Amino acid sequence: MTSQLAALNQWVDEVARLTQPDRIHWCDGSDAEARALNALMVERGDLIALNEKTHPNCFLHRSSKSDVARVEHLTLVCTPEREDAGPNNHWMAPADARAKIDALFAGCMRGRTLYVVPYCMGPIDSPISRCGVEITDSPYVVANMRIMTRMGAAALARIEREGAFVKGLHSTGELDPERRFIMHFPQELTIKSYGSGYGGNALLGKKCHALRIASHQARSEGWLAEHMLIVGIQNPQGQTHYVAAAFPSACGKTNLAMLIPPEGHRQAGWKVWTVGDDICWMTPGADGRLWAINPEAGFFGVAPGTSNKTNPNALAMLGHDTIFTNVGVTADNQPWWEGLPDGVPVKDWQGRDYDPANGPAAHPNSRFTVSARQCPSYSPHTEDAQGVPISAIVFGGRRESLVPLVFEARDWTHGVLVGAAMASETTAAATGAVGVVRRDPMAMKPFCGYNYGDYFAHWLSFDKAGAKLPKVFHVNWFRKGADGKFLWPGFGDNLRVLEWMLQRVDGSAGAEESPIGNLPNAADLDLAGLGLQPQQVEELLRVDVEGWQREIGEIGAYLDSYGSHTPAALHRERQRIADALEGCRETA
Ligand code: OXD
Ligand code: MN
Repeated sequence: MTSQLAALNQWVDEVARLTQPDRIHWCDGSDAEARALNALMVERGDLIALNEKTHPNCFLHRSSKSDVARVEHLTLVCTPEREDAGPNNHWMAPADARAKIDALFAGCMRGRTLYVVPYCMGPIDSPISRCGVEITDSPYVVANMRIMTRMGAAALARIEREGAFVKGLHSTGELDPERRFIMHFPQELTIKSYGSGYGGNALLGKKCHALRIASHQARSEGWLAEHMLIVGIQNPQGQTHYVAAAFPSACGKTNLAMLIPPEGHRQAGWKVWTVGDDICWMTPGADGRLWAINPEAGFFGVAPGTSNKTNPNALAMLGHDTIFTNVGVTADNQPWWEGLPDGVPVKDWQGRDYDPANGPAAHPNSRFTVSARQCPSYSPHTEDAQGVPISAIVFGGRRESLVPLVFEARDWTHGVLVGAAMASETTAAATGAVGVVRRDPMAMKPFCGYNYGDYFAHWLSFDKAGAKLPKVFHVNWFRKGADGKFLWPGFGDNLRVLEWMLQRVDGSAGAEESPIGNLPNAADLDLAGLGLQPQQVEELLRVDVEGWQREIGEIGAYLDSYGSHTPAALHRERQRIADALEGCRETA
């Protein structure tokens, strides 16, 4: 296929001169191309075909064992000034970065095929969508990009029409952790990634383009690129409200995006529609509301823990046309991971005979790549060119104590502070100490492509005349009682909390004001059938004034770490809460 677009052809030529591939293949995204690539990868051993009867057209990929996750310490934002990248990013001067990584790319595709992958992030006809082209030498990356984005001829046609696209250059190189970098050049709309084949490092449309580069673009163009799921909640009256929600990893984002209502709610007519599970681009509409698209077309989800109990919708979509990465397999060649109640693994994720002494059968970060259309709760509005209107934004974290089940921010400025103060306790899944509180504003710590202080200011800038902004809430599904057990059942029952939020949006539910925000009274939540003790509910909704005074002090120190970039309005808002907490203590 040839392109009329001179800039694209010229860039492909330049890259080919640098990397010296044996062949160049322009991807059209067709079924025939996908079949041929899969066959090639099976032949080369990059993919293993799974049980054709139980999992038609499903494949297993085993990655190099030192290449199983995003590498934040090797991920750089290369802006001309270090301060523009901010203390939240690793930084290198663009010229130094380019020299370093281009030396790695020199000749790296000898003996390989260079694939040109045009893609569109978002519905192909949406004005909110943006295009990119990834050049890669990995057919596994091509196969994943085909599921995760609108890839191929239609994207190329849009690029030819618009002339603008993000350039992403990727090579698996030698898969050597010592020769690995993921570099972003936001001023040039360019990404360069070398030495990894893992999703977040190699599928450049996802975190690199749709979050780091897009957040940068969004700042200058007046929109938001966020690490959020998008879910539609349909009430028994048939109205659907869309909610965008940001959580750090291991807080159940994919589960919330695909929630199954509790039995009573289901019978009453509640329905849940999945628009996205990871990334959300929001832009103000002519009506003043924020309208959102999911820039992705698939899910790149964590397999372990996914079961009929935790996420039946996810399990249902994984029965065909799915790529599994680093899971175990059963004797009859079905994919297997920890958390599945049935099946016995015979091979682990490295292809060794399964032996529990070697650790889990599936790598804890093993993944499935699957088209969003295969999800039973897939929303038909996912493809709407104008996006879906967002009624509520939810921030959340994993906190054993202190943070109540839910509270509502008083206004947008308070909501931005709530997002900026987001924090989560580390789990055993991550390296380092367990239970340590880490700040992760808007769940964007690894993904915000510029200085966090400037990012908070950008969020505040949406509050202008005529804006009809969503209400902002904070949730914590993970509060524990004195006995160390979770106080809240979570999963499908989280709909009860969303129900209260949406009643707040409609103005039909009550709330109690507190210094940290508005909380439901026990009677404002539908807790029917849960069997919670009144003390449990009281504990879930309690504001511990002294604990919050400590927290608000820590939030102050955190905001200070962005120096003069932190907007004064956030400091003022924080002070207002500190004063209100002090007032509470005095009157108590
Ligand atoms: C992801 C992540 O893979 O946030 O979505 O790490
Ligand atoms: Mn994510």
